[in-house]
Amino acid sequence: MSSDDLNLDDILAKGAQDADYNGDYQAGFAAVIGRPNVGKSTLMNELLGQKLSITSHKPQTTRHRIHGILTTDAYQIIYVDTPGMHLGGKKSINDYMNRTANSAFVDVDVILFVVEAGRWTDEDQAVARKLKGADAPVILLINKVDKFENKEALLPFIQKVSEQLTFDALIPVSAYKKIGLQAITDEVLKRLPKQAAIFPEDYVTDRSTRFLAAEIIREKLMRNLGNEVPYGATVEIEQFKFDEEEGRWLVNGLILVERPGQKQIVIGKKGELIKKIGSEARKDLIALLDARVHLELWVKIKENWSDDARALASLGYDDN
Ligand SMILES: Nc1nc2c(ncn2[C@@H]2O[C@H](COP(=O)(O)OP(=O)(O)O)[C@@H](O)[C@H]2O)c(=O)[nH]1
Ligand SMILES: [Mg+2]
Repeated sequence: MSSDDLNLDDILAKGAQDADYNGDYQAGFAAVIGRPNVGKSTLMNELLGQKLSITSHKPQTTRHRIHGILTTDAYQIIYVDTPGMHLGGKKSINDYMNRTANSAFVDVDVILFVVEAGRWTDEDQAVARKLKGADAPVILLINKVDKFENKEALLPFIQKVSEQLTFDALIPVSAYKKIGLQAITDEVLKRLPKQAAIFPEDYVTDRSTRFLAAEIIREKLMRNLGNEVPYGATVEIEQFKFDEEEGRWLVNGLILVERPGQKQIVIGKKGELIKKIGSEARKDLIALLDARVHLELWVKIKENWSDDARALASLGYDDN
């Protein structure tokens, strides 16, 4: 999953488009930080106007760091979506996700700390504590304000959060209702350095299409499964190529689970669930690749992959 991804160091070394630098252009990184399930990925997708990062109502849907790049004539904002920082969960995969989240706010220009309107938990508290040591300015985004009809009702919550951390700006937002998105861009731009674009202008992410394809399949898995399987499942792309003759993409996805019972659940009665997952994933893959797609999914048992450092690395959980 990682070998064919773009290498940020290579891109930075090339100096991007320094020659064209006009003196006013702004570019930099904005890390999206917070506990699981506050809406970080949904928000990033809305800011980009494009679905890059997978989302679901289950915590820990995002496992990898992913850059979403927004380029205009005046600026390039590179949003860094991260797995939610979480407590509990003692497996190697939990370590991996927390390490990924922790490393994401080093070397960024702005931190967007996302919390959920009306809900402040121990995990938010833990993130707030971490942010005290951060160098970059923190903008607090209170997401899901659509849940509150009356803005006044939010005041006690804002008061409480203000006592827990210091932040540079506070913006009530709703990814669902697209409230506050322009304010986020404005506040980020106030803090973004003047420099040339970091990525070429046609790049929307630092991840390969193959990686995005695996993530799409994993999203459909997360969304279709009950609570017993999602955390024990991952996806590996075995074949990803364009068939010139047929004029379509051939994608083979291998779904790895940890136990025979989980395999049965993913397949479903008479194969119905895996069929549903496949047809939902295919739809998104067609949108991603802008072409016809032939998708085949297999399920295999790989015991203990989520707590085995070597297995994790071979499955692409090695990028921080
Ligand atoms: N009501 C409401 N729900 C939202 C909003 N943004 C995200 N969600 C939901 O919150 C859940 C978690 O979203 P996700 O983006 O995966 O959260 P993440 O774990 O922080 O990346 C999903 O079910 C989203 O649909 C919002 O603005 N309002
Ligand atoms: Mg996420």
